[in-house]
Amino acid sequence: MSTKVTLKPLEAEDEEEPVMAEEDNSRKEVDLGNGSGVIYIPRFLSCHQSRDYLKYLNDHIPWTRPTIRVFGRPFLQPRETCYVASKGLREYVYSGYQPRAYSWEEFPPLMDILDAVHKAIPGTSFNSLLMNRYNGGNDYVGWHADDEEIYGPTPDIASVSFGCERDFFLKKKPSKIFRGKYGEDESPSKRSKKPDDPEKHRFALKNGSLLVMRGNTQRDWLHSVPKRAKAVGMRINLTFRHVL
Ligand SMILES: O=C(O)CCC(=O)C(=O)O
Repeated sequence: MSTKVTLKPLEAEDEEEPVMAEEDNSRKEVDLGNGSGVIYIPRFLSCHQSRDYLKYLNDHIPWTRPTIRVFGRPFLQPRETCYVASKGLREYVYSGYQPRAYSWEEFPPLMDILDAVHKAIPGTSFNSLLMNRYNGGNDYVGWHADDEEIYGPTPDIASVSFGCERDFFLKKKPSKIFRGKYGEDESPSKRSKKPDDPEKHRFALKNGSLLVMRGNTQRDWLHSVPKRAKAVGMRINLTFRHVL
């Protein structure tokens, strides 16, 4: 089933309440305008599957918390990570860090999830996967776009979430960005308080959900998973991309 929903722009003070509170199996398509859009499937995987995958990923993935560079200064990445890629792809480097590329065969359940994503979003053929583990509310990813040249001008980026529900924000790119790739320099107090805050949307990413950013979304929008002051549990995110 496909449902078109239009999300209202968020004000800064709205940030505590998720916009998308519906609990159903449907697929929602959000038109962000100018060729940008998001597909959200809250129950992409069943509760059982999600619980089993979460345990597998937590126990078997060789998580690492790398030191990246922001404005030339070393910075401990505020989440753990691991990278998987098909053989022969161009190297992936972000914020001065080049993750080791593991193979899909080392983690067979990842290939099953990849198959399920390909079936859900016909026409996609992802060949790389960046995984993130957020060990609590202090772990986050700052404002950024996956707009590297290796993904082409209009990439599909598919994101599967497990574990603790976290907010995922999208906001229009400002005309100039003076930040590191992942905005790690930006403290929560500086976020979203400016009077000229651009258009912004929020998704509460549920355990077992799939969110896909399409078209011009990486060109025109930034996304983030901000810190949470309240104690929250562990969350694992798989972000599938196609390297050209
Ligand atoms: O954890 C998420 O949902 C987003 C991760 C992300 O934006 C990234 O890895 O580039």
